[in-house]
Amino acid sequence: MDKKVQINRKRLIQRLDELAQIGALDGGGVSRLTFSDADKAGRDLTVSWMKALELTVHIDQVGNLIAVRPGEEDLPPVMLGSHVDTVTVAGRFDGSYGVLCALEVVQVLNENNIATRRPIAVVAFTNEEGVRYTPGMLGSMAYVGELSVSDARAIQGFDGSNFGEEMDRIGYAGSMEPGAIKPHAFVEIHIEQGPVLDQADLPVGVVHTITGITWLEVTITGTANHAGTTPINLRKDAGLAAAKLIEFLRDIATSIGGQQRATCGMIAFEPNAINVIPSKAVLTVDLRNSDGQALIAAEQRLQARAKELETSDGVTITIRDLEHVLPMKFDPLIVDAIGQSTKELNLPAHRMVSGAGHDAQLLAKMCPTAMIFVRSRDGISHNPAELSSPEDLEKGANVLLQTALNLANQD
Ligand code: HGY
Ligand code: MN
Ligand code: MN
Repeated sequence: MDKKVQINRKRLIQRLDELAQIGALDGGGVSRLTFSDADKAGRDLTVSWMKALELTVHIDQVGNLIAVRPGEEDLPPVMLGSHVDTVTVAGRFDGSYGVLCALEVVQVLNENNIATRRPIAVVAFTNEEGVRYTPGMLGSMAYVGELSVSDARAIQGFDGSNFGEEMDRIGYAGSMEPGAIKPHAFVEIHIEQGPVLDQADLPVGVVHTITGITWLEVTITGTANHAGTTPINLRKDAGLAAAKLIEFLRDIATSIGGQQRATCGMIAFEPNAINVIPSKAVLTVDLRNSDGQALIAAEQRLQARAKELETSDGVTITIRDLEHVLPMKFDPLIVDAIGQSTKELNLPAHRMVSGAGHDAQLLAKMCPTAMIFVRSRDGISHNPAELSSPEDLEKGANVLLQTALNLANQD
């Protein structure tokens, strides 16, 4: 195995810039929601790079892209990758960096005529973000058999669109069965999206555990009434009850503490008029914890508070599950393989927990899996200000290269 081989930083940055042009927003940032025209264009560009690297490109029945570089032996591949869909107003690194690093690894191996025992598969999973269609990490969920193709195709988006129809419309409804290519191992490189590496002043992290995620849709129904004439004590105000519930989310996070997070990212009132007491509020809840028991407790506290509000505010509250993904401890052998690569590259290996969800936590159900993190400046993400330095991006990519080489030549 050639230790000198290194990734080409300039080319990696160039590809990140080129992909970030697709779905670029006037005010800055990127938007490539699943199966949108921008997502199609991002997929088309990614597939063109895969083909230029002489990879065999497969598209599966939920639109996952799996591009394979043959190995010397017909063995299960080492899989590298992430996602190219984004949140509504995104930075340029979330997801894209992981897919482009995987392509860079392949290009370096091709250029240096380095053969590996095992094939290497580059993957871009469908709908990791879950912003248009829930659940998030849908593509990897289907890949490991936790979501059927028919159930995925039937999903209706927040915008009323249908997952299957939109996938057909952009021409990415492939024929391969999700999960048909079972990896030997999966390594995902991703920006940290949090402040840990930045505060520790470290470029690279090795992720050993990833948070669990619970997404809920809460519908609060009260009574529309006149904002001027209705006495306060006669109101069944869905808007006020929503505000109390959102305030309670913060109490959940602070009272449970540790890695507990609680967020309301979306809310809509009906009839949504300045002088009408809202009859209805629909809001989303995002609960996270790397401790599965604590995550369940957080959800139970929310349900109890909803019951209280039904009595105190005279509203009815229904809670719909949108996503339940368990916390995951990654395979120590893959964590150590990444740690070994950081040592070979004289990089400090900071072992850490991921507060963000990633496709790796689903792939970990199918094969030994772990993640590499790269520092996010000020911990900012899901925001156009998301930034990682070229030096750190290069360091991370070289850790992926070394790890992929080690894993692709092992028994
Ligand atoms: O929500 C997440 O944690 C990821 O960015 N999809
Ligand atoms: Mn991501
Ligand atoms: Mn994200």
